[in-house]
Amino acid sequence: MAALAQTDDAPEQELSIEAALARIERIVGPTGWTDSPEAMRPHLEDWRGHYKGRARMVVKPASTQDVSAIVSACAAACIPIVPQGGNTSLCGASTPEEDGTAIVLSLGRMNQVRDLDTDNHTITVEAGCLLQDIQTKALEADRYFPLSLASEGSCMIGGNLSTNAGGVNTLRYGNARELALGIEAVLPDGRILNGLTGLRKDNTGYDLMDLLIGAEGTLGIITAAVLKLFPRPTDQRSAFCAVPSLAAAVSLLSHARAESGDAVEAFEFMPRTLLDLVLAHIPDTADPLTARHDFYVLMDLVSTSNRSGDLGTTMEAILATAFEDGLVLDAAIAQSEAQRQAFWRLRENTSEGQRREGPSIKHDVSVPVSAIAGFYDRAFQEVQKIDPEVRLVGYGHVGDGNLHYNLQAPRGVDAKTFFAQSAAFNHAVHDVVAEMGGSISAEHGIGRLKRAELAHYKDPVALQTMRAIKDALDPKGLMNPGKVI
Ligand code: FAD
Ligand code: 2HG
Ligand code: ZN
Repeated sequence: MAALAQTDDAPEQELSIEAALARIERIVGPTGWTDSPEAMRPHLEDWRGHYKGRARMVVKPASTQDVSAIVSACAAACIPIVPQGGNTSLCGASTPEEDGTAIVLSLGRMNQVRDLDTDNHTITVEAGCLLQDIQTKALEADRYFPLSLASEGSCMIGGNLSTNAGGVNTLRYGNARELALGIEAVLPDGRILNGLTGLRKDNTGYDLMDLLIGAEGTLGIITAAVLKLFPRPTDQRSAFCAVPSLAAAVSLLSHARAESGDAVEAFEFMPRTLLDLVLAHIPDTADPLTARHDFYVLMDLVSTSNRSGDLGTTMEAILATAFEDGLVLDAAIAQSEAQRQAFWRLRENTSEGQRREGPSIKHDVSVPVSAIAGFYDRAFQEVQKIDPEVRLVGYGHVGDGNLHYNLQAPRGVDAKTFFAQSAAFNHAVHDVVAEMGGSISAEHGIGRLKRAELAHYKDPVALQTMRAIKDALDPKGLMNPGKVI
């Protein structure tokens, strides 16, 4: 394997790169690593096809001890490491840089459930467990793990925690951070941090778990986690509603929360522009309503009580009042699990629909829920000043104040021409976000995509503190370089 030259200003090595790579090969054995271009390809490109990196090798450790030994070897030879889960990042966080000096450390082989404690309502999983598999394991034990994203068949819990993923059930259960009780991690010098506790109360100093969650692999590698479980739902009802506006959707949410005893699990907004893209590009999809409308909400109610009344009746009552109050124009309540899945198929394929339609620019933003309708219109005015033809595909997790304020290229405009305006569009949208006290990354993270935006919009003292933490834990700057800060 050809070793790439070190630059003059690189930190001092205690081990040659060749020796470190040979050591890594011995640690994981012949099936635990590859440098074949064909086998490495899926690990070197992001889901959207915006970043194509290079790497010395892709290594797949089978245990925390392996991860620790690999990281120690890399630290000694100053080899950068890109931790990788399912590689579904939407901000280029899991793709190595083009210089080819890093190794990709893929957690996919570490996919064991170590423990499931039904009384403590916890599951202990390795970082490479697929999110979907954890959901299934919980259901098999009559418990519920509520984190849910459209990428759940590919993303891994280590990636979910490292991005503090949100998804469609945050409204009721919180982000990934709120669902974790403890983690095990390998620090940038190779030491293992054992914080695998299932305690719900533990005030013994700084919360190192919270430091690693959302760090996007820049402070260490999460190898396992203890996650919270909940009682398994006994009933779930979905309604696909046409609403007159985003403001009406916000009022509908407040109404539904109050009338259902706060049983709203998901509340997803989408405009007709998005529904049209999904219907056009995704097979086996159909508009649940007969007439066309400008805006829609997909709402789920959930119950965990065996003694509760009929959730379907609650949903009907909520919608009847909302209809009278002009908050809902039309609605369909799923009459079977198959119909519920059909509604959700529309929502789960929004990213894929946009991808197939052509070039788009993503803005994963949040503002207070009460400001979201004002934001939607204000930002569009700014965007139209740059290009009046741009198509707004703004949708998402209204209950969290989180919109995917995505801009689709006007029909017939090629990617190069459209992306030349990225910086202008980003500033237009993010300036309005900043004005309203919002965030330029609600749930996807910073990665490579938003590094410059973070530097521009984040509080300078917060940035300095982040830098100090990074320098303290990773003085050689080897953990996922070029990402976040
Ligand atoms: P990767 O993409 O592999 O990595 C993400 C980041 O975490 C990188 O910085 C990587 O270095 C780091 N990392 C990965 N594993 C580890 C580890 N064990 N230790 C340390 N660092 C690690 N995101 C949402 O928040 N909400 C959504 O609703 C949502 N929907 C999506 C829908 C689609 C169709 C797609 C493609 C993506 C979606 N995402 C969503 C984004 C993405 O799925 C999430 O960010 C997810 O949490 C990433 O998990 P992953 O395993 O793929 O991580
Ligand atoms: C979602 O909510 C994801 O579906 C993806 O966060 C959003 O593709 C996007 O912009
Ligand atoms: Zn989302």
